[in-house]
Amino acid sequence: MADTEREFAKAASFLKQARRVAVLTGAGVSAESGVPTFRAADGLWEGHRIEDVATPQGFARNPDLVWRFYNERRANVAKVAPNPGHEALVKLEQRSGEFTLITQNVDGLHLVAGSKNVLEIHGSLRQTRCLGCAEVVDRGLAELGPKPLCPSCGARLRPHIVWFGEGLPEDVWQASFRAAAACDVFLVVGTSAVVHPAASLIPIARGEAGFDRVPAIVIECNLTRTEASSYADVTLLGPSGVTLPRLLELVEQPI
Ligand code: BV8
Ligand code: ZN
Repeated sequence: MADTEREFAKAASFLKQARRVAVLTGAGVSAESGVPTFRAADGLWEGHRIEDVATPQGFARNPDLVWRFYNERRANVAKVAPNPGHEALVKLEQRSGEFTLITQNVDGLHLVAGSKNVLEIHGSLRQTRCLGCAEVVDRGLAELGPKPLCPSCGARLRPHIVWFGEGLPEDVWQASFRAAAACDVFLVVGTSAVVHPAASLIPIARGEAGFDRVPAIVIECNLTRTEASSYADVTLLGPSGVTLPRLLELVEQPI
């Protein structure tokens, strides 16, 4: 059996035996749907500097620019669809006992694909939050603005997205932490694992970072090796739209 086949067989056998599965996804799982990844463009993000469009300071400085950027991303995401990688994760959830899908992505594609227990730890392009009454509303992906105001209190709306320098929503972070701390298998898909605290879920699953537990098995699916690779028991290299369906095929084969 070729090396790669052996790695896939090993990963499948771990997943077949797992009672509790947690998954962490990043921009790579949506790449084959046509959603640009985050770090591909050397720090520029669709032509913008991060500090101008993904920080609270950037929004305070120029809210119109930030809304133009997010309206552009909302319009792009409205045109794309989940890919076979998203669909394979739906199947994995259906066959797993306990299953938690933690995503750094804000494109909502896991939910569109049919995943149920999804934690959107960096928020969602669909949601706005009011700077006045803090109301969070799912407004779909239609264009908002140019100066979106809260229909309830009239104050400015911002994207309900976690920007750099901002804390993650406490309830969603706690649920992610618990899932990583309790799982038997932690599947890490399409993330460079450089953004914290999301990336710290990997050592937490391994029982490191001062967190005492029997280490989970970590399986990484990525185009390349990443910061997560040193924690991985198995690394499946390739596009997740190909590797995840291949993995599920093996998981679904009778023992
Ligand atoms: C906070 C929302 C404090 C925006 C995002 C500790 C250590 C180091 C740094 C820090 C630290 N603690 C805090 C920091 C600072 C910072 C941080 O982590 N900086 C990094 C860059 C060094 N973190 C923060 O600021 C966080 N906040 O800690 O605040 C605090 C705490 C309490 C109270 C108050 C304050 C907030 C971080 C969240 C920022 N928001 N997104 C938006 O999306 O609109 S993060 C952004 O990066 C995206 O969400 C993205 O998803 C995420 C992670 O990137 P990836 O998903 O991994 O994407 P990337 O392009 O990097 O990689 C893609 C991967 O896919 C690659 O590996 C590629 O090979 C692979 N790939 C590509 N194609 C495919 C594929 N794989 C498979 N198949 C394919 N086809
Ligand atoms: Zn309001």
